[in-house]
Amino acid sequence: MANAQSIILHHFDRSPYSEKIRLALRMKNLAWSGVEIPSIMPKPDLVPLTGGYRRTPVMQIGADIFCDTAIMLTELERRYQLPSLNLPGHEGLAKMVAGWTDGKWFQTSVGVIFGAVGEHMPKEFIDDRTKMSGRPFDVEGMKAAAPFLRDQWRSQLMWIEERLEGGRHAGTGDWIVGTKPGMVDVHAFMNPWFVEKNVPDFLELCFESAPMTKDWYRRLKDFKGQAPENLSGAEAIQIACDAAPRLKPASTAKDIRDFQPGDKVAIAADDYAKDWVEGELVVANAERVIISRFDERAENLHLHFPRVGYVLRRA
Ligand SMILES: N[C@@H](CCC(=O)N[C@@H](CS)C(=O)NCC(=O)O)C(=O)O
Repeated sequence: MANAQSIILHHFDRSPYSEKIRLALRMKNLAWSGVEIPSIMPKPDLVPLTGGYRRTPVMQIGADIFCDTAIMLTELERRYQLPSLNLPGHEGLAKMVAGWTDGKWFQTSVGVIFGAVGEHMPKEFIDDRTKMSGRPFDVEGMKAAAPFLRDQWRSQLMWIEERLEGGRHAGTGDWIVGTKPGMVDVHAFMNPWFVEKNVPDFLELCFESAPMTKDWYRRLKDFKGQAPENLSGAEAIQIACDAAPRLKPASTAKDIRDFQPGDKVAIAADDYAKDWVEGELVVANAERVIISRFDERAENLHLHFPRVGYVLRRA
């Protein structure tokens, strides 16, 4: 039965960012619990934990809540060191690669996928994504751009092929960096998985010019890991309520702005779903921001955000 030490992932099956975390959990062979959340608003059992952050996934360990896969992966590596995904050669580089996989490549995937299947999406989904991004979720536009985007998508897949070929010729291994799979592979896996889930024929077509990537992708899919225990949203909130956030010395010492512990602040994503989350500052450094907040159902929480990709201001 899940408890205050359990890794709880609030996710849904078809979510590519959730799959990034599920893959990391499989590779690290960690036990975890899953809460199935809606893919559109409202999310009545998620928002009490996040204070308004609505993206998927969210990771919870007791009363510590991790918003954004970047900080989830950092935390998983910190708490569960072996087997490590931050292998020699992956440090720093993995985050740079994520800038590409989660940025340009992900946006290309969205165009390819919704250009192909967008017209079958329910109106509620289109309306939700329009509201979330602040601009029309333009299925017609994506459909019109599909040939160009498919071409762009394959060319980005070929960067992986080029890297794998380089490794083979140098005899340095058949993973993206070296002889073992690690964090760079986790980031690079997400977009092929998202495309395979929605337009599998297109992935197969791209794999025809990327045989090493096809093999690499299958090897990553082979990780079995552990089956999650299913939890309800209400049970997860109760676990947060019964737990206390992990003790952290409040510190803004390495911050380059004039924030102080205890400041009332607000934080939001800088790209889409820019909902402000308010709380009291506990930690701000180059890697993360932790804010403390109280919710009537979940009580005292610490919310962790990565620094990159989030705007921090005084509330
Ligand atoms: N930078 C975020 C991006 C997460 C993201 O965009 N997730 C998508 C689903 S996979 C999302 O939140 N969609 C809206 C929703 O699920 O409410 C992260 O790394 O966690």
